[in-house]
Amino acid sequence: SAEIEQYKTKIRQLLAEKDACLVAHYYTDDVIQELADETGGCVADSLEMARFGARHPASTLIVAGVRFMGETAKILNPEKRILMPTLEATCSLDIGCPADEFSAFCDQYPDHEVVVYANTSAAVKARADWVVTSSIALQVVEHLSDQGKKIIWAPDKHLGEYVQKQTGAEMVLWDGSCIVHEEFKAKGVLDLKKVYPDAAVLVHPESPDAVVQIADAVGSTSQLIKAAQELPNETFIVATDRGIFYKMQQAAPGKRFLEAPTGGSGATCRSCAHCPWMAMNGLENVLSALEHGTDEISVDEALMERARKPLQRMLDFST
Ligand code: CIZ
Ligand code: SF4
Repeated sequence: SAEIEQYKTKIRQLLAEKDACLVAHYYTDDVIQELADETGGCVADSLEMARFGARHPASTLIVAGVRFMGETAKILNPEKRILMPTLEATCSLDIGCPADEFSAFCDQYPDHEVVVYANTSAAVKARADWVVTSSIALQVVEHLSDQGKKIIWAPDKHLGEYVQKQTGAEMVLWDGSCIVHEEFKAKGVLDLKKVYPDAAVLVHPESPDAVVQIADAVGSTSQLIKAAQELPNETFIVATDRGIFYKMQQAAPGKRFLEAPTGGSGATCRSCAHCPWMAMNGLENVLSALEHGTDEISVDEALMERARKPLQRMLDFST
């Protein structure tokens, strides 16, 4: 619409004027992903967002996603100004893993290596030996397990269970979950498969084990997009945030993507297949961040120093 175009025009202008770049996650709304693509920014998973932000020369990054992604950008680029459309965009995994409780949990297992998912606060990362995203969790844990290390895993218990089954590593798991992925139901997926018998099932491992069990491909967002491209199927049932359909359709044009069924329905389901925090990113608040410099990420210096080590270890491991 004309209004959307007006916003986009203003944002494009300001990005150039303010030496800024828009970095968006796959789960944000289509209009944000489109804008990031059109303005030479990037649309990616959290690992790629971090890598892109670190190598891009812009002095300001607008991170459209959730708060831990902005914090990660700041920790890796302390000299850059990191703005978010809204600092209120958080994550149930982050909320469910307060740093003080997590630190006390770690103290119970002093001989364990501490591996935390990227979806955590800077303070939790600062307590960790490793940060991982779902695209490299298996490789890192395998690497540690091969060295005979025992592992503390936090915060997502479903991803932890998946990693543990795949690698056979000795792991203790923090009890956290993603409110979006936790809702996918194996029975619903199987019922939908009866209607579309040729459909392949793509599952993000933040989903419950019963859903992972019936998947044709399990992986991070980038890995699922690749699977949609590479598998011969024409139809896919997708158990992850539906924001991913934007890039899946680009990657595999002509294919059909269906949302995996969730437990709730209609008005009773507030987060079915779309993260309510990702949905807080819109053109209006992207514009106001650029205009007014609002919602800037700041992280305590000492905390940044400590959180950078396990993050950098992840980036070094994966390149
Ligand atoms: O569920 C999330 O927030 C994901 C998949 C983040 C990421 O690593 O891209
Ligand atoms: Fe967190 Fe889940 Fe939202 Fe990702 S989709 S940001 S894991 S609540």
